[in-house]
Amino acid sequence: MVSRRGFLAGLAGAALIPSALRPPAAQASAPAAPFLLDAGETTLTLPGCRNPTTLWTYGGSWPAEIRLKRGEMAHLLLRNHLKDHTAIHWHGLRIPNAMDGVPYVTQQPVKNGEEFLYSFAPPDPGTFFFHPHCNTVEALGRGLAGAIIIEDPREDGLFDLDRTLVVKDWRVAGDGSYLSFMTDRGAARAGTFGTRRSINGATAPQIIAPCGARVRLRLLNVDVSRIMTLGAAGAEVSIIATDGNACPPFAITDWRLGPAMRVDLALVMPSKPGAQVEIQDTWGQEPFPLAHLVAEGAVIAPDRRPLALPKAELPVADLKSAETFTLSLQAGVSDPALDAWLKQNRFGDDALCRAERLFWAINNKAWPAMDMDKRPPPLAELKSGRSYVGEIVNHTQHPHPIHLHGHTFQVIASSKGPARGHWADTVLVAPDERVRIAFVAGEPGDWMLHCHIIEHQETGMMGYIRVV
Ligand SMILES: [Cu+2]
Repeated sequence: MVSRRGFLAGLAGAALIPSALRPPAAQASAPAAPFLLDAGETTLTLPGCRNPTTLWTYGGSWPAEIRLKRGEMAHLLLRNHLKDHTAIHWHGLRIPNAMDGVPYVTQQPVKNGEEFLYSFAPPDPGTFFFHPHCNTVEALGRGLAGAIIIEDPREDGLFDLDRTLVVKDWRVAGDGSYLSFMTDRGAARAGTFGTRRSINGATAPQIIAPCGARVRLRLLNVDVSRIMTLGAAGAEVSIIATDGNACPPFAITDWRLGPAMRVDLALVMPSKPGAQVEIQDTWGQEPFPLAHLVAEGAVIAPDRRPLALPKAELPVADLKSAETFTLSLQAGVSDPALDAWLKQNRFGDDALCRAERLFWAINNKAWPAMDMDKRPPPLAELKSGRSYVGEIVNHTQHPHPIHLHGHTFQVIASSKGPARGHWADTVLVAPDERVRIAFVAGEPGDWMLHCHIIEHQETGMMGYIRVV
């Protein structure tokens, strides 16, 4: 085992390599060099803007993308060049609690000039992302997020083309300057929406693909408030993974993609050169293009295998023995005891990590201050290795994408219709809907559970599940 000091000392030469996100070194004898994640500022001219906007990025480009191998230990070194403190949460990865990146809960914040080494072996293949977990409305608003792809040799050769599409809106004016990231009106309702849409920081990309090619598109919604419905024109497009986890393929038109949710899409390119395929968000009056694909060249020999991924290998809950707990999503806070508690504890020391307003709650508990000593009790206490069913009930007038850290669950029932039984780490719960999720409690620790409409998270709709 190499000490951290020795490990970091060994990086000096490697750091000369210009690529900001360097893959681990190949030598088997030395520990893999870490990916360098330099949180800092960079400029980018966003769609529809006259001037560049200053973004917060990992490694100076937007969006960052890291590719790791399933089951292989990886090291990722966060170096904070931002004036504010930060940390990295690895959304959807089932990794140890100490690596979960929640300031004051799983680690201390990483201040300006400091660094933090994340080390883990990602257990599941798929499409995930990473972002900070404090002052998140502003940090995500300025772009601090990246895609993390976990590759699995079982998927080798299934597709001819594999592309990532990161969808995010920006709250900027035409001159590139930021508008306020959040308004009370938005935070108390469906969210404060961006003014400029983007895919990979630009307008819908044009992707050239050989005629007949099997294409995989990894679509990530890293926006803080936008919910999309998906569609396509020019080819049959299916969803082959939800939140990174393989599923039996189903039509792209049958899905709503809330904040933090991901889908992997699969299609075969048309055989006629010049033919186009468009991936769309069909939520608005007019379909909004997310990607244009153009068929080119000679036809790749048809591959008759189904467009699907190998089955997800995740712990399946035993529903016969599972205990049930309830999570009530609520607007406002009505519990007098909690009101009293809030009055005492509302103002933590760290202005970046505390709520200024409270509009939302879970089980009558709001998350007002991320301070180790001032946390509300857990929403549920579970035993590691046991099966559980969580019943999430939305008592509000707005949809909420609810995310549980460190676990991948199955959505087994919905009051609005048949459940797909798909694997997820974030489930979109509609107004008045009652959803049941099933999972096996993972590693011991406090695992955050919150709405991923980030304004809802930061104005009360957050708590944690304790696994013992
Ligand atoms: Cu919400």
